[in-house]
Amino acid sequence: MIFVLTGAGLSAESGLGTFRDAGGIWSRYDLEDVATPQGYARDPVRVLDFYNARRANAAGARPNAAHGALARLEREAGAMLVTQNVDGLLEAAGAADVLHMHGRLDRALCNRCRRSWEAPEVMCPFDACPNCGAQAVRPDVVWFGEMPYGLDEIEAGLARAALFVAVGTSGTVYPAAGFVDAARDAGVATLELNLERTGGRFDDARYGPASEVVPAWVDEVLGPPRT
Ligand code: BV8
Repeated sequence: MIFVLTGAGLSAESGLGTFRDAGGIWSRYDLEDVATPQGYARDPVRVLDFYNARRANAAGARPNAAHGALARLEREAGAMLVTQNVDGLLEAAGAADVLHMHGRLDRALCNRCRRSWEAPEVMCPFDACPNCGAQAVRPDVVWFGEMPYGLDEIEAGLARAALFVAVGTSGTVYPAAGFVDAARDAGVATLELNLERTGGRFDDARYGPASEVVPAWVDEVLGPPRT
C-alpha cells in the first residue's frame, strides 16, 4: 500500500495559500491568535473571521492535476490519503476516503460538547450548537496544542505501507513531520514530491510544481491513464 501525506503545497496551484512560503498565511497572521485554543478564547470573532475568509477562498477553488492524480492512485492502487489540508479539493477530484488529520473547513464543532456538523458559509460566535445550545461554535480544525485526528489509523497505515510519499509539505508541524522518520525506521521506502528540498530524510525525491510532478509520478506507478 502507498501512504500519501499531503500539505498546503498540494493546493497551492489551486489558489489556496501555503503557510510558510514567502507571503504565506503565517506571514500575515500570528498563528497564536488564529490557530490556537487560547487565541479563540481571547477573540473568537477574529478566529471565526480568519476561517470564514479561508472557507470562502476554498469554496471558489478547483482541484488541480495533482489532486486528480492522487484520487486515481487511491481508486486504482488503494493508496491511503492523509492530508494536513483543511480544504476539500481531494474529494472534489474524486477521492473517496481522505483522512483530514487537521480537520476540515467545511465542518463546524461545538467547543463545549464536541458535536461536529456541516459548517455554514459564515460562522458567527453567537451561533448556537445544534446539540447543546452553547454559543461555543468553532471550525472543526485542529489547532496547535490539540490532538490531530486519526493518529491510530495513521500509525496502522504507516506500519503496513510499502511506500511513504510526502507531497507539498514543509515537514515543520508535528506529529505529521515525524511520519517520514517513522516510515524509514519501519523499513518503508520514502519519497518526497515538493517544489524544493525540505530537509526531510527521504530515500528519493522529485522537485517541481505538484500539478506536474505528481501526475507524472502516478503515471509511472500506474501507467498512463486509460483515455
Ligand atoms: C499536537 C490548523 C499534541 C488548520 C495547523 C509546544 C506546545 C504544543 C505543541 C507543540 C509545541 N512544540 C511543538 C509542538 C507540536 C506542534 C508543532 O508541530 N509546532 C510546530 C510549529 C513546531 N504541533 C501541534 O501542536 C499539533 N498537535 O502536537 O498535539 C499531541 C500530538 C501527538 C500525539 C499526542 C499529542 C497540532 C498541529 C496542527 C496545527 N494546525 N493548522 C489550519 O488552519 O489549516 S498547522 C498548519 O501547518 C496546517 O495544518 C498545515 O497543513 C500544516 C503544515 O504546513 P504545510 O502543509 O507543510 O504547509 P507549509 O506552508 O509549511 O509548506 C508548504 C510546502 O509546500 C513547502 O514545502 C513548499 O515548498 C511546498 N510547495 C509550495 N508550492 C508548491 C509546493 N509543493 C509542490 N507544488 C507547489 N506548487
